[in-house]
Amino acid sequence: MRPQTIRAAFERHYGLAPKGIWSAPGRFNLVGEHTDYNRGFCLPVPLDRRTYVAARPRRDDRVRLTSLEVEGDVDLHLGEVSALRPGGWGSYAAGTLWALRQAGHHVRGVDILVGSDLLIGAGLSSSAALECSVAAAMSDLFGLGLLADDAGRARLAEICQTAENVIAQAPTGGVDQTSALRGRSGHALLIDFLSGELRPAPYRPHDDGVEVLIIDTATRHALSSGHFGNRHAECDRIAAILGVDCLRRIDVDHLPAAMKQLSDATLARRLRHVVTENARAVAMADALDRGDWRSVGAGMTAAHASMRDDLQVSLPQIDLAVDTALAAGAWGARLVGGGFGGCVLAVVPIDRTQAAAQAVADAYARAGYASPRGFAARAGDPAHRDL
Ligand code: GAF
Repeated sequence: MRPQTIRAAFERHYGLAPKGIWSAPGRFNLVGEHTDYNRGFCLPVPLDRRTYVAARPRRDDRVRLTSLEVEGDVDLHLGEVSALRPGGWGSYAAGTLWALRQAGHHVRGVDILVGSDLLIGAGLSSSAALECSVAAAMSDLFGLGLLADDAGRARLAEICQTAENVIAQAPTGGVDQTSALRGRSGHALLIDFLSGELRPAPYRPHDDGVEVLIIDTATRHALSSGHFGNRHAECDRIAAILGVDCLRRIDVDHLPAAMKQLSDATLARRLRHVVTENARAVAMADALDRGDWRSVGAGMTAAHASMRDDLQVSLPQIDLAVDTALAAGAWGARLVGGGFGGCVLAVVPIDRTQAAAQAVADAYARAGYASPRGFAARAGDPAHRDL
């Protein structure tokens, strides 16, 4: 997708030129799933695929939204935005305007056209890319200046998360918005959701002779569906039973004792996922610093087992892609994102990339699943103005 395409589409749709084009990346999380809302660690990389927004401010409070990919134009007044209103994809965009206002920023109505080369609902953070591209546009259009430095971007990330939690009603944490707005080009970002610290780690798989593949399994999820919220609620219940304000307070040394305190075996497994996932995220950031992709891969495979067995958010299609990639020579593979569908991330020696992708395609054909599609996971840039 090219910014010029979005500009031309805006002019065709609204009959006027936009004031500018802004974009924000999707992300792939090397590890650290379902840890953000437990104030743990995550290790996302901004993806080189983005969502673009062409926008033009209005004199009134009307908000008009249209998308090149998704049906259902939106036309409402800013004052009408509320939980699940306008609903669908419009909630993420209009919700961001609403959340900016809630945070005390002066924003008015706007005409917006959205275009994206991100897969939607595939665990690559399409929702946050939409929120963050809208937020970037609003910051510039209404003179908020929040893109200028990391502190402003942190404020925008919180605002976008509020839009997702309150207006789209998806009880997510903040990893996706933090990556889209505060990620560093060419780096993974170790995010500590307890201290707020960010630590960039170099993302250079080719230096170590590996490719990171994203395999789209063609299964899809919605974070506002009950499954995601159910895991979040379970974690809150565990924290209440253990008497801690967040699960980050439990580390690997205290895990066995904490698990014994939980009479419910399912809750004990959920806790084990979160605690071990935090440890994996820190260890994998260290491995990236050393350029040690064998360790990164091993951490990913362990993370997948934890997502499959302890958090229980995988699907048979996803497990098949992971197992097949590993059998075909991948150094590591796992489900990426919130789960219940989406993409698999695999670390594969460059000379085995084609063979691994083909092996997964063959296995899917034998199982009667829709054909998976693979592409290289390249690092992109955080949210910015394009034109
Ligand atoms: C989704 C959510 F939006 C994130 O906040 C995070 O919890 C992730 O799933 C799982 O790690 O992307």
